Amino acid sequence: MLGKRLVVVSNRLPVAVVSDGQTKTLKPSSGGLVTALNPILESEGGLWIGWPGMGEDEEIRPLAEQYNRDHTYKIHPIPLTEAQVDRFYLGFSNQTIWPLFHDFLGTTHFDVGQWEEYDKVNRIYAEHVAEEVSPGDFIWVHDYQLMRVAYHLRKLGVEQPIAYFHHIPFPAPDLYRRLPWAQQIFNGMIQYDSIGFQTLRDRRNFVSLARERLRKTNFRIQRRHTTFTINNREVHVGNYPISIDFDEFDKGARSNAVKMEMEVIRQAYQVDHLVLGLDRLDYTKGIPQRFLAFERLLEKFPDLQGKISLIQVVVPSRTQVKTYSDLKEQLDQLTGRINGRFGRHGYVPIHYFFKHLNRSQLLALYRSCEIALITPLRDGMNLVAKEYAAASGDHKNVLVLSMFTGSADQLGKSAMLVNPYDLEGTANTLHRALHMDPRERRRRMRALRSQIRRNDVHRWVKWVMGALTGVDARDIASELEGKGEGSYEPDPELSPHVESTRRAREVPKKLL
Ligand code: GDG
Repeated sequence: MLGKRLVVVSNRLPVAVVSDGQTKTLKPSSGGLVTALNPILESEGGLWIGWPGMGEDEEIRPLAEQYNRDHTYKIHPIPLTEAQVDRFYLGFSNQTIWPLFHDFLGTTHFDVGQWEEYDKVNRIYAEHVAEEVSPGDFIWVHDYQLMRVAYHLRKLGVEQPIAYFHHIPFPAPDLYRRLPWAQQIFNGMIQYDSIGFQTLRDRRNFVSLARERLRKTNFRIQRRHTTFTINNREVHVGNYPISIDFDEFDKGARSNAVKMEMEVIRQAYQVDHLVLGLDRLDYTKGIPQRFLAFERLLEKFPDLQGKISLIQVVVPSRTQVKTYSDLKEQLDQLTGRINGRFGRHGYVPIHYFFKHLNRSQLLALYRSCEIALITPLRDGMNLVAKEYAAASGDHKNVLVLSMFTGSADQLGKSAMLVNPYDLEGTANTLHRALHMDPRERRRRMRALRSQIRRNDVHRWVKWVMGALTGVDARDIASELEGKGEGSYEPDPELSPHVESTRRAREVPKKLL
């Protein structure tokens, strides 16, 4: 499909180093990005550059070499020291950018030392990328941990087009401005040739910011993207909602292994209705609010007591950060309190698991739970919502979804939308979902599935790749028109690359 070698750069590799105390091995890791990109790289080959989670260079290298001999696509691990992980990843990425970009200003830390480490580690990533890439490769950098990689790549003389995809929300300019390093991050982002966001809202937020900062620049708005030119280099800003490999989930959910797991679930839970919650441990996912809404349901509709259970799976994540360990404690307490209040012999209202499930267990839960209750307070997209619908081939299930997820933009007409802060409203919606006529369930689930099937992860990749093809075509046009100077003050160290980048850029005709 691509016709070029795809080089993916992300904070984490799709595999993580795990240790049993004596030996270290590589295990597949999970998460939205891996779910989305793994199928593409599995079928196309390519290279994935990132941090494997732990280990020194000399320990990781042989593991990676072994992996590269056995797999379709290669990995290039970047070892990081504990101090780097602490300040770059747990620090600036997850205590500054993550909360601020999810509108949690009160939870955001501003620490200049962490910012400096972020920039340094972005430089390290760029050095590894520069070492690996050839001019014909398609370089695709991912997510908020790596917003400055293109800036450093340009400094290192890498001139080819670079795409960036931002998986989390992009905040409104007023919120973004609180960041003391707002200018540096923005300048870093506009070194990418294509900047992809999940939703139109994110794209608009970024474009409003760009308009503020590049006052004399001409912005051209099209359906999927906005373009602007800086020193004759055209930047594409688009909204390309990430998705899943629909067929893989649809077929996988019908496998025998999944059917066997479903039988285990059927025997384990002797209630009429199962509701599912499934998230990484994160305060953005609205898990406490979900528990409280479920409590309100049992309180308001006492006939449901004994008949309905919530199965909540929480995958451990970032537990070294205090906000996350506090959340874990809050969930333990809430589960205890609600189960203490409504539980009785043979009935547990909330089954709470703090662990990672294997794929068959995950798919079996998707199929067995009649309702998925997905209530993030803010979420870039939320792939669980899409996976749940893709696995619900018998059309009996209902998706209840927070209006503050990117997925709600695409699935909002057929899912039942809720405001997760509104506990009463969420409880009422759950009640309506439980009593929904089977024909309406089928109608909604069919519509959800057809939306996701049409806009699957392969289409997402085409959108992103297509944006860069467009860049090249329009680049020639804007050159002829002599447009493009803005009020942006280029970093003097970067300006030499601009002209040569334009000359070096090949039109990747085969991409679409
Ligand atoms: C970020 C953005 C955006 C979860 N538990 C298990 C498991 N998972 C898999 C799910 C899903 C993925 O993890 C979670 O993806 P989400 O999209 O829901 O959330 P984030 O991890 O926060 O992802 C998000 C995403 O990036 C992609 O752009 O949608 O907004 O925050 O694929 O299936 N997988 C397995 N066992 C589990 O227990 N096997």
